[in-house]
Amino acid sequence: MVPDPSDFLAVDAELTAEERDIRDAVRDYAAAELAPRIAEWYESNTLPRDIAKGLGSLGLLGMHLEGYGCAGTNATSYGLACRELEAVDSGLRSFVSVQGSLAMFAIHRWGTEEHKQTWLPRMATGEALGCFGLTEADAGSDPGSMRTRARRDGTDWVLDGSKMWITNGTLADVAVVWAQTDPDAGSSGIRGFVVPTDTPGFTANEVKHKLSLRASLTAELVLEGVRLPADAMFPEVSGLKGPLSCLNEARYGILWGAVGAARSCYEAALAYAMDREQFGKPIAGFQLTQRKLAEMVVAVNQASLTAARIGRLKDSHELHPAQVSFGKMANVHAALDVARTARTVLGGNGITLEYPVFRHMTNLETVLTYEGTEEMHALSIGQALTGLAAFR
Ligand code: TGC
Ligand code: FAD
Repeated sequence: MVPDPSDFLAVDAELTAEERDIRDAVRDYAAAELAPRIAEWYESNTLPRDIAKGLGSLGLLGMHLEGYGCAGTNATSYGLACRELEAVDSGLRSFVSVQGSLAMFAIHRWGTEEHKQTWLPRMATGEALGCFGLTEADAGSDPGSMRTRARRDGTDWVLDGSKMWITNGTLADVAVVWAQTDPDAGSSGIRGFVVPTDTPGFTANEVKHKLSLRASLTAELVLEGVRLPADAMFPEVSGLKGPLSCLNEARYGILWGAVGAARSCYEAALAYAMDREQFGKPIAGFQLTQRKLAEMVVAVNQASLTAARIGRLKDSHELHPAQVSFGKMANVHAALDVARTARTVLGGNGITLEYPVFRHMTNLETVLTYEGTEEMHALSIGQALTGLAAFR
């Protein structure tokens, strides 16, 4: 039998019936509700808050978390959902990553029972939104150099500082904020705080003029004397281990999502090449075009295999962070190559919003950078191979 062009190596044949059902439900929902509006959102640099309710009712928010109204699926199912959302746009997968893998995961893994009861059920339905503030203008790849400070005042905590590039920052009802604490506060090092965004002194300013990830809202968070009760702090984690544990979850979703963006670009190029005629025949009939199609289908399927394998490692609790770095680095790199190749197949039409390719291509420039740049992931793999840390 001739291989299926949209799953050439039949990678999805390895999925369970339940995983296939989840894949199909997300794919159908995204095609019906999100794909028709995505170009408009991208062009106007918006993402309506009300998409959260639909995503929540499908069980996609905090999807792989247990209890508190979360769906509690396995990791492979969560990856498939990321893949199908990012096949429409990286901004949609970002929305779900930040809500489920960063904000909700942080509260679920490190929060008190009260944090969990207060926030998780409402976040799972999309009624409440979260964001995750780690990066600062001068502390990106090196978050340990952050300047945001939490100091003690009586039993309260008072936060001062700012965070940059925070996805969903202007939409969020709750921000998970990472801050340095004073050694004399009895809790030195970086600590995580659950910050309701209506706390006096908290403001979120939208980052304008982005040329990438435009169907996603990005913000600067400003914290000026934000006073929080003692129990706003995650009690049991200090140091970078806290935020990095959350990043592992979101990076895992990204390595699946990149497969979706790549697949969408390759499928658009294949359909276009079959239809578009030059020199009296479809451009798909030229050897040079077929070479591009072959390279794209190889890249998409290799990325898909990588995601499937890493999904199974995560499901069996054997996944090492360096393997997540492998997947994020390999799959985002592959997706960018596919997007750039697909763009050439579409010729002039490839630069418009009428087709998804250029939108994916510009999105993937952000995806390459956030959640650890390609260089950081190369260094994490290098460290795992050699035992030598070359970050500094
Ligand atoms: P280092 O000394 O290596 O580690 C400090 C502590 O953290 C532990 N650790 C990890 N824990 C869990 N998962 C990981 N992947 C971990 N990597 C390290 C480590 O064991 C240690 O623990 P302990 O108990 O000994 O204290 O720290 P370092 O300062 O040398 O930095 C390491 C480095 C460079 C890998 C790390 O800083 C890094 O990953 N930098 C990149 C920053 C980043 O990815 N930022 C992302 C911000 S969030 C975002 O982009 C959201 S985009 C959202 C969207 O829209 O989808
Ligand atoms: P820098 O760290 O300044 O890096 C610049 C260049 O230097 C990169 O190529 C980098 O790889 C290289 N470099 C740095 N150090 C080394 C080294 N040791 N060796 C070799 N090369 C090095 N952050 C959040 O906390 N929450 C969010 O929700 C969030 N959402 C985002 C959304 C968007 C649209 C964007 C663009 C970013 C978002 N980020 C978020 C921030 C993102 O994680 C950072 O941009 C990223 O970690 C890189 O930091 P930086 O931009 O400061 O680049």
